[in-house]
Amino acid sequence: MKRDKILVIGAGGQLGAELTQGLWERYGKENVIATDIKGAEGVLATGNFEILDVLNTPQLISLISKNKFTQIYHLAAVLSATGEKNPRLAWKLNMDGLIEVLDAAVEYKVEKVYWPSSIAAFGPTTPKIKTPQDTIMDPTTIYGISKQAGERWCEWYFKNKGLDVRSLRYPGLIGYKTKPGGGTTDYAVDIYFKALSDKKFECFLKPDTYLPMMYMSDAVKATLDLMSAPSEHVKIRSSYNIAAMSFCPSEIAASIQKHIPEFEITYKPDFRQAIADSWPKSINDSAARIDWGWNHAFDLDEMTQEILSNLKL
Ligand code: AKB
Repeated sequence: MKRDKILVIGAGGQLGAELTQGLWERYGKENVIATDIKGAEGVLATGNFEILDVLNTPQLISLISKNKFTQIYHLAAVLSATGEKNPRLAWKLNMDGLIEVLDAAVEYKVEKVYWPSSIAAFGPTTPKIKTPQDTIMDPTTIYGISKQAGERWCEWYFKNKGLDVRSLRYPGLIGYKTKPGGGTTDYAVDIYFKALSDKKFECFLKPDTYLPMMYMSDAVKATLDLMSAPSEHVKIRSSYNIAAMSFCPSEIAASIQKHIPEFEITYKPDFRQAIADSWPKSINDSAARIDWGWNHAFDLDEMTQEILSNLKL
């Protein structure tokens, strides 16, 4: 049987670190090269790792031409809140980085490419409840605009260059193994760390701000399942809606209080409130469930239990 050889770009990020470990389990550690602009930290340092700036085209091409990669996971991006502070950087990394990877994948005959989109590709006039797969998309952040445009680039490469590119519109991803980096949904990660260390947390969103969210192990499973689905089952080549749960800050606080009764949450909304208000509250992911069998495992209380018990160890 032919072996897969896999490149992960942006492996040091919140999703990248856990996805790389999922890829090790599924394809063997020796068949995965993890890369990031900064050096390997924690468990990533135990596998194949190289420094890579995806915007450094000669460096990217040299790595891809030396290895016969069958799959590339391109995760390097500036997220929503950081992107609003540095829009030019967000656009450059999120757009040029993607196009460089898609071009290199065509040139070096990489079989499959994965690229993450986000609920940030939707906007204020998108239907907010059970947001459909195909609907109005009017993103207001540079991150969201780059995701919307990226989806179109992915579909264009599929249709015009025959590249097998696959994508998911992630909701807020919640894990405890790496600290988050610059997203609007990241309060739902920080809150667990602060609940354990300080027994209190100041939230930058209002108590009733509902957003679609997903536990990291479900996100990793969704990504690996999509990438191993037979090509003819992957009918959407822009990006699939996927969902697991929706909650607001007061609900995650209540879930934590079941384990830490003295935990207190206070609210001080900032510029991220407007970003959250422009996004869907829940997502209709029936296309992913029908086309390639997506199903989530974790709800809010199960996730809280899992994260708190792991962080306490
Ligand atoms: C962010 O908050 O920017 C990200 C996202 C929803 O894509 N977590």
